Amino acid sequence: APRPIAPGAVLLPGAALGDVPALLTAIRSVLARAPWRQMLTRGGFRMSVAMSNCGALGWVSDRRGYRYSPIDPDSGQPWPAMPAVLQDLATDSAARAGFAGFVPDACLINRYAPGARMALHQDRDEADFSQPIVSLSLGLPAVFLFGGLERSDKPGRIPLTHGDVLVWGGPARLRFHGVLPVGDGHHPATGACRLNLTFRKAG
Ligand code: MD3
Ligand code: FE
Repeated sequence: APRPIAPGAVLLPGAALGDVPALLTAIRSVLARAPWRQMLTRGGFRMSVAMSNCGALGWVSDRRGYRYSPIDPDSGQPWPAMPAVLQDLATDSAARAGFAGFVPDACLINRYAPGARMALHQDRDEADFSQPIVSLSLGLPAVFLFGGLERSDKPGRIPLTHGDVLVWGGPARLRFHGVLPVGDGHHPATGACRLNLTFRKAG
């Protein structure tokens, strides 16, 4: 059953469990054409999280900053199209959380090896903050941090496990959030890593 986490934020525990084989096949097909890479932050640090994208737009970071691009800078080619099984999961999950008609144009795929983390940040590179973000977690568990609208607000913690889907919109859309370092382990679906897919209407 959907679980409200905060105003505008809904956890759908295990919502993707029935689709895992098809989702993993779709993710592998994307990675065959847009392999994992660890991008540089604007400050020149390599991120601990490895990333890829599919859809019309992909999130990229380098010394010039963060932005969405229709071209994979590693291949010089457009990002792979978003597989229907991924887009449908995002659209259906958003609708279950109260955001009917969500059609993502960007899917960022994050891979957390043990020790990888994501520092507290806001997602503000998208054009329209009235559009929600849908996130899918697969593989190893992680502790998700969700703060407030100010960086200094003390974050709460939510454990995220294999198959969970989170929808963030409305008043939750600009909350600070992050991921604690992923612990060692092995998961039958992903091996020694956590995958997180975030679906956005970026353009
Ligand atoms: C709350 N990814 O890619 S997903 C990101 O687990 C990102 O890989 C994390 O933050 C991950 O930007 C968290 C959950 C999430 C995604 C976007 C949000 C939570 C959010 C946007 C606003 C508020
Ligand atoms: Fe984020």
